[in-house]
Amino acid sequence: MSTSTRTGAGTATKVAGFAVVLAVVFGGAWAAGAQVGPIGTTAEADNATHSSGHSSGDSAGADTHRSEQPEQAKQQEDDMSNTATTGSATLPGLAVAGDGYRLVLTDTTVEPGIQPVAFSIEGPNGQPVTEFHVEHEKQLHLIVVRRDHAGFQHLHPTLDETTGTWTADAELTAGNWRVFADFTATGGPALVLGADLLVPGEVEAPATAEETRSDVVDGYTVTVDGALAPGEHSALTLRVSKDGAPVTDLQPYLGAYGHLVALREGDLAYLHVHPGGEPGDGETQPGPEIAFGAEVPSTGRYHLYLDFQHDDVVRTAHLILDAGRVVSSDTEASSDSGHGDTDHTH
Ligand SMILES: [Cu+2]
Repeated sequence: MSTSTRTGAGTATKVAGFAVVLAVVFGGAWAAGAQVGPIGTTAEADNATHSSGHSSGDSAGADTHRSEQPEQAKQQEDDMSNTATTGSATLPGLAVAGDGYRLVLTDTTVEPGIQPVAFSIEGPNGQPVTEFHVEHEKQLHLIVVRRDHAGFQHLHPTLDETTGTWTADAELTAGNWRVFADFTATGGPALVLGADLLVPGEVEAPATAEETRSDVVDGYTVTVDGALAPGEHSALTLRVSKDGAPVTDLQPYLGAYGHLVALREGDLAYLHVHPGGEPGDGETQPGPEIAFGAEVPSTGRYHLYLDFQHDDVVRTAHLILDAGRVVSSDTEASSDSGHGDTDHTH
């Protein structure tokens, strides 16, 4: 593997692959892109994959999702430089550096397959950080997501404390990937830094995504109730069932019955989503419902990735919600406060 820290394109073949991928992936982004496809499992001990066919019975009807594609694409272009540290980078995950810390990928091009992704977090003194706070039972949470949402993994890399290098095996398919490190260095603020990772090869044209309120993964059905209202606290309730029966014995995973990562489509702004309770607090039940509170910064489409554990396996469901859009002619969803039981069927 190349040890170059910037382009990593050491051969003519790689250069050609780079050009092809960029062309295809950018095309997908403009086409309002994207998702559907296998989502990797997130359990380190479980290398099996599952595909999560979005059997979206949740047809969005005649709605045509007018969105801010030009603006989103512009943000994405800005962001693709991997150098933004200010401006729109006030949202977590948009910048590669912030508050003196920088995410440095060892290789910015990685071949497809199950591959080690290595990186370090450089501190204000320019040296790799080796001491981190534990959050949700881990010192650092690593999210790798394909920009067209055709792949997602939540990983927990291993730190070499002598060099400050983190490494995790990721399952990568050809495409443009975004890598997020979610961490708190000792003595520093909580940060989410993002960097781009290229996996060369031919990329299939992504299917057009619709709002998706139900996903099936490994026989588990996950649905979401609630609405995202820009700039407001929005309550979301996720429900897990299997074979038609509610799952009432979810297992705690990293201190919660579910972990939710929300990414804004287009620029992949990373949102913190807070669980509504925790195992052992005397109130929070182990399913079938998992409550979250989210606040999205704008209208637009948001991809929600729920990690949940049952029968000792962590699985990931992928749901898609549109924030603040008009649902139909007689209902103004944009005025919803989003507290749970609004009817959003079409
Ligand atoms: Cu994590």
